[in-house]
Amino acid sequence: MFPSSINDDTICALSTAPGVGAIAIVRLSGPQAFSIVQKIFLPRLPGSNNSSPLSPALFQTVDWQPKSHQATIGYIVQENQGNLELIDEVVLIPYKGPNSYTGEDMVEINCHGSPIVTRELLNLALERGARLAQAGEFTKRGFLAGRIDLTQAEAVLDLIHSKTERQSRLALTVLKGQLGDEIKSVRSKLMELLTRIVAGIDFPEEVGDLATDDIEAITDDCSTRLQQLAKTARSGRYLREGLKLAIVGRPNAGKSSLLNQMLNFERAIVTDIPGTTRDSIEEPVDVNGIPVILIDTAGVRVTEDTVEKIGIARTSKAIEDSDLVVFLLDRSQGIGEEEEVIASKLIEFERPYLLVNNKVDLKEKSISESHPIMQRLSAARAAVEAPIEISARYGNGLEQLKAAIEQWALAGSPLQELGGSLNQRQGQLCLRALESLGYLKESVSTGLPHDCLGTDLRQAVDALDEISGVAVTEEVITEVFANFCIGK
Ligand SMILES: Nc1nc2c(ncn2[C@@H]2O[C@H](COP(=O)(O)OP(=O)(O)OP(=O)(O)O)[C@@H](O)[C@H]2O)c(=O)[nH]1
Ligand SMILES: [Mg+2]
Repeated sequence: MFPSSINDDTICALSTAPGVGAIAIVRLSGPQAFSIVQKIFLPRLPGSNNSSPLSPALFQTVDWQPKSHQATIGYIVQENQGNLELIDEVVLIPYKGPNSYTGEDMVEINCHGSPIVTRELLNLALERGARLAQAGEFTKRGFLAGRIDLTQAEAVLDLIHSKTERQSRLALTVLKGQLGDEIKSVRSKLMELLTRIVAGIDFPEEVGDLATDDIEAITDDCSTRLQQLAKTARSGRYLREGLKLAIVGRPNAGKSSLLNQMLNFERAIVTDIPGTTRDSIEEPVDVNGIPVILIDTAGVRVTEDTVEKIGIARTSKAIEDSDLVVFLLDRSQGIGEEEEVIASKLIEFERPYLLVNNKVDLKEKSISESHPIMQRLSAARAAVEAPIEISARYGNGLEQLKAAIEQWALAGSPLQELGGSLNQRQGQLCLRALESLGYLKESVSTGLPHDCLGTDLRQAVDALDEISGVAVTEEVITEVFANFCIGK
């Protein structure tokens, strides 16, 4: 367990992005936050203006007391050889603990967004006894003070780093606490079960053993709910970290044209000469709110040429490294050896793929469902059943393709109903809890005495506690908050 949330030091940091801006915010948090500010801040007196003389004596006459959640306009000043030097005109907002982001006394100083001003302001706070905050320390203090649970702290991080609107909405729903509440609710059901089992063991006369059916019913219900939660981890990963999507196909299939269509600008060179793209090109693109890294690859051509062989090796690597593959067929050319090579790579790497038929505007050289490659491909993992018909040159079918990518990425995930998705850390713990419940069920069905059930239940509860941060090691906390930026 970690130490209590009572910190005796006061931290400060620039909370807005470094550099020049209209305003910047410097935050202080900790027991001396107010007293430090009282030494460097003078409120603007009613009726006074910027030209009023500043003298150190003002600190004696103006006894400024912070009022929680109330903004005050005034000056940040420092003493220099008996005079007061003006650092900046600011708006200052104090937050009295525990009703603050960190749960401690906190001050936000809105100053002008000059790197010189913010540096001087931070230096003043440091001279008066604050120390620079570590990455994520404000949020960490909020977590340790019980203001938020660990799933919410992690959501703050996701929100800051989100690249698409969908990502930021997802992070916000987790921040609202719905996901954490679901975990706590399952946990409390399991705890109730544990208590009843222990009571039955301790007081066999008065309480007696719980009926097997009852234990099974509660375990099944909790397992179903945890399975739903675990399912969100897969889609959550794609929404948070994005997915890699390789476009592969024979030369001239239209891979680079498709990349350009999806990006909405001419990133890759398109010509009617087969073999135009010689090296993979990677570009990020937002596909219906999912951050996707598109990889345009060199066309697969079966020859003895060394360069072509290197091309195939690279394409093969792109397939291996991607989450999903767009297998682009040239409808006007039909299927041949090249498609055979690609199909065997998809099967070898067990890569899920979308079969996409390009050049719908041209006459089709029929691609029969009974073609041996189509037969072989059915052994691989098609992301959607039917091929998607597109024209990479004219943009037809692009929306269907995007929808298929989205559908694959979010498949089977009850993201909305559960209010967000588990991240990888939480997903693994959820699976661990499920595993323990699996053992529990086995023990119940084989009729093991109830004394044996407690351990599995305890382990399931512990895993859930680790998700919400009720019981986590200092190491886990350090790792989670190390990914934050300073000032958050
Ligand atoms: N008619 C038609 N032509 C297309 C379509 N998509 C691509 N093309 C043309 O096909 C040719 C090859 O297109 P690219 O996008 O360069 O094909 P690629 O798969 O990247 O080719 P390599 O880089 O050589 O492997 C170009 O002349 C494109 O204009 C389409 O939907 N319809
Ligand atoms: Mg190309």
